[in-house]
Amino acid sequence: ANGKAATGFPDKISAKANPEASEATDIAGNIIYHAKYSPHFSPLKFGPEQALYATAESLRDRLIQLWNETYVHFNKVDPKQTYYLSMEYLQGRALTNAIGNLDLGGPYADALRKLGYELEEIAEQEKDAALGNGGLGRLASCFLDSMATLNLPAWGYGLRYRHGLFKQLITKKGQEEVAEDWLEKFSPWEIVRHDVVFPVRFFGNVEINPDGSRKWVGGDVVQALAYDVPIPGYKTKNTISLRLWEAKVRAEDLDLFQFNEGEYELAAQLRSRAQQICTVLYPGDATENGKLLRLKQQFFLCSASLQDIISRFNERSTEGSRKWSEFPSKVAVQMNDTHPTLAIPELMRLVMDENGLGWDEAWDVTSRTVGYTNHTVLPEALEKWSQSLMRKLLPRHMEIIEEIDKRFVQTIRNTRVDLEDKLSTLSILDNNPQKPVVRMANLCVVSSHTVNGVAQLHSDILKAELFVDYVSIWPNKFQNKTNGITPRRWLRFCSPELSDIITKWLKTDKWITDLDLLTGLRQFADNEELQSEWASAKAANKQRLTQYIERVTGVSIDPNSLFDIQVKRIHEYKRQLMNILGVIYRFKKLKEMKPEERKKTVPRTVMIGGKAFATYTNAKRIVKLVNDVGDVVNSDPEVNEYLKVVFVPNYNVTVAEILIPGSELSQHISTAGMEASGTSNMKFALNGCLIIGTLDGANVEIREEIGEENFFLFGATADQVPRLRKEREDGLFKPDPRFEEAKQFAKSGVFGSYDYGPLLDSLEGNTGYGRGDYFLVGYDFASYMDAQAEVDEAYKDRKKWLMMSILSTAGSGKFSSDRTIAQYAKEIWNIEACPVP
Ligand code: NBG
Repeated sequence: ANGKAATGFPDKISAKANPEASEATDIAGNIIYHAKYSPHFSPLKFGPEQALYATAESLRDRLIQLWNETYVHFNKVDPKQTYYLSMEYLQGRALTNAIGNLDLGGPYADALRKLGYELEEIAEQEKDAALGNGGLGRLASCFLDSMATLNLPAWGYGLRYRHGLFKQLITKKGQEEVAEDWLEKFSPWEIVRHDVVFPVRFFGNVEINPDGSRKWVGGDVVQALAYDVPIPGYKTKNTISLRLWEAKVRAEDLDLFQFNEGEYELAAQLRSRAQQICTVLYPGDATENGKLLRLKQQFFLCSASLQDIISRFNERSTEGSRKWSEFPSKVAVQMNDTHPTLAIPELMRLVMDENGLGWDEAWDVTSRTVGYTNHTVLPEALEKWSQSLMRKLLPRHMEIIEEIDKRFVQTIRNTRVDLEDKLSTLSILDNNPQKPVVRMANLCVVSSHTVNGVAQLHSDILKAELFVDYVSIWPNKFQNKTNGITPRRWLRFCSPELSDIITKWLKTDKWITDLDLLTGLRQFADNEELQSEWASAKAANKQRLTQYIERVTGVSIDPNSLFDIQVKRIHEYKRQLMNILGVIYRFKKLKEMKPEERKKTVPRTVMIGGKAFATYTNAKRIVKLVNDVGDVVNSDPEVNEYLKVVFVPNYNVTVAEILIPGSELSQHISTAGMEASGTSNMKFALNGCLIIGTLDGANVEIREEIGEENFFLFGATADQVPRLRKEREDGLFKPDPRFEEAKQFAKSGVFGSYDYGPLLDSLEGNTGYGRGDYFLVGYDFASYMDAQAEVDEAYKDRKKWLMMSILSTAGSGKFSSDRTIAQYAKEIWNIEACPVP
C-alpha cells in the first residue's frame, strides 16, 4: 500500500451503494460502501484483505445485475441450452478476470489507487478456487469463459467442495499434502440460492406399484442447495452460471429425541453423512480409486443438476409444463469424462418413475440429450464400479443400467452376429464372477448421441482401439474436438505487455476474441523492431518469474539463462523422470568440462512443478529426486552459473499465470499415445514459448500449426510404441550410453542418501520393480538429448529464437477454447448464440 490508507478508510471518499458506478471516484465509493456495510470484518481497518473483499463485492453487484439480465433473456427466448456436467473446475482467481472481462481495468485500478492500493497487490490476496486436479478441470473452466464470451446459452454444473486440491509443501521428505481451504473466510464470488433446493436419495429400495411402474423409496435423503458463481463473458453482457451444489439436511432430519437422550452422534448421523459429500475434492488425476463417497458425489451432482434442468425446462414453457419429446430440442447435457455418467440412468428414472413415461420414450429422450467426452485412454482411469456397491447405493439405477445393457446386447445379437464374441467387452456389465462391475465408459458410449476425444490423435486412437467395435455399430457417433484455452486469462491478462505489443502490430485487439488473427504476426516475425519489443516483454516476464522463484524457494536464478519449464501433474507417463535424468546428464558433463569449455555452453534454468497423487509412490519419488538434484546442482560453485534446477512448489492456476509468460522452452514429453491432449502446451505456445515434445496429444496439431521448424521434436510415435515395448520386454533393446551414464550417476549417491533404486529400476527392462520401462524412457532418451542439444544451438542465435517465438504465438490461433466451444455448439449441441440486448 502506498501510505496511510492501509490502516483506515480514506475519509475523503463517501460510500456509494450504486453498483453501476463507473467513474473511478464512484467505484472507490462503492468499494468503501462494501468495506463498511458488508459485515465480514471489524470496522476501522481497511488493509489489503478488506480491500480485496470489498472490491470483489463491488464487482459482484455488477455480475449479479448481468447474471439476472442474462437469465431473464434466456427465459424469454427459450433457446436450446447446454448443461456442462463436470466433477471438476479449476477456476483459479477471479478478480483480474472479472475486471478484465467487464472491461473495467482502468477505472478499478484508478479507484484502488485513490484508496491507497495497487490493483495487482489487491489481486494477489485472493485464494485460488481449485475445485479440480489438472487439465480436465482447467479445461472446464476455460470452456465456461468461452461459452459466456460466445453468448451461448450454456451453464456449468459442479460440486461446491469445501476443500479443493491439496496444498503441496516441499520438505526434506519430499511432497507433503496439506488441506486447502478456499472458503476459510468466504468466497465473494458465489451467490447462494435458498430457493433452489432438490432432494437427492441414497440407498433405500425399489417398490413396484400395481401398474408395474417402479418407485425408489427409503434410504437417506439429502438436500442439494445451489450456489451460483457468475461467469462473465469478455466484453459482452452475457454472464452465465457455474452452479455448484452443496449438501444439506433439513432441520427435521436432526433427531431431537435421540439428541435429548444424549446420543449426539446418532442424532446427527444423517447430517454428518450429508456434510461428507462436499467436504473434499476427489484427489485423483487420471487414476481413480473406487470409493463409496466418490460414487455418492457423482450421483449428487447428476441428480441435483437434472432436477434443476427439468424444472427450468418446465418453467420456460408458457403452459408450465410441456411435452417430453421436446426435451432434446431444448436441452443438451455434456458429460465431462465418465464421472457424471449417472446422469444417464438418473434421467431415465426421472422421466419414467417421476413423470410416467415408458421405456422407449425415456430412452429416446435420454439418448438424444446426452453427449460424452473421453479424456484418457489409460485403462486405470476408465471408471468401473462394483455392481454390488451400485446396487446398494442406487438400487433403481442399477435396474435401469441392467435393462439398458440387456437391450443393447439383444440388439447386437439380433443384428450383428459378427460381434457376438466381442460382447464380453462391449457390454456395459462385466459379469466376471470374481469382480462384477459396471463399465461406465461403455454405458456412456451406448447411451450418448455423440462421443468425442480431445485432440485429433486421441480421437483417432479412440476409434481405432478403445471403441473400435462400437465404431462399426455407430460409425457417425464419434467425433474429435481438439481442446483449447481461453486467450483472455492465458495471454491478455497474464501477459499484458506481450498483449499490447500484439495489439500494436496487428492494429487491433480483435485477436482476443478471434485468435486466428494472430497469423497476422507472421509477416513481422523477422522484423527487428518487433523482435526487440518482443524480447523486452519476455525479459520483463522473466524478471517477474525470477523474483517469484526467489521468494518461494530462496533460489536465485539468472534471468538471462534459458528458462526451461515442465509443469503438470506428476505422472510416469508424462516422464518428468526423463527430464530430470537429462538434467543429471547435463550436470555430469558440465562437471567434467574445463572452465573455458563451460563458458561456451548456454546457461539454463530448469523448472519443474506439479502435484503427485498422495499415494502414488513413484510420482512422489520423482518430486523428491528433482528437489535433491536441485540442492546439489544449485550449490555447486563450478556449475551453478550454467545450470540451476528448481522445483516450483504448489503448482496451481495462479502459479501458471506467472510461469507461462516467463518461459522460453517447455517440455511436453509424454510417451506417444498416452497424453490425450495436454492444454498447457497450448498456453506455452501462445505465449511464444517453444516446445520440446513428442508426437502426442495436441502437440501434433500445435506443430502443424506453428511449423515443424519451430518445434523440437523427438521420440517414438504412437504406432511404434507397442512394438518397442515388446522389444524391451524381450531384452532386444540396446540402451544409448548416455542413458546408462545418467542412471549410474543418479544411483551413485551424489544426490543424497535417499534410495532411488526402486524409482530408477522402473526404467530397467525386466526387474521385479517397475513395469519394464513401460513408458519407454530408455528408448526415447537418446533422441531427447539430441533435441535438447538442438535447443542449445538455436538459443545461441538470438534473432532466430525470437523469430521462432513470434511464429509460435502467430500459429496458436487454433487453440482458442472459443474455437473448440463453437465446434461443440454446432456439431454436438446444436445450440446458437443468444446475446443479451
Ligand atoms: C486429461 C488428459 C489431458 C487432457 C485433459 C483435458 C483426465 C482424465 N484427462 O491430456 O490427461 O488435456 O484431460 O482434456 O484428467
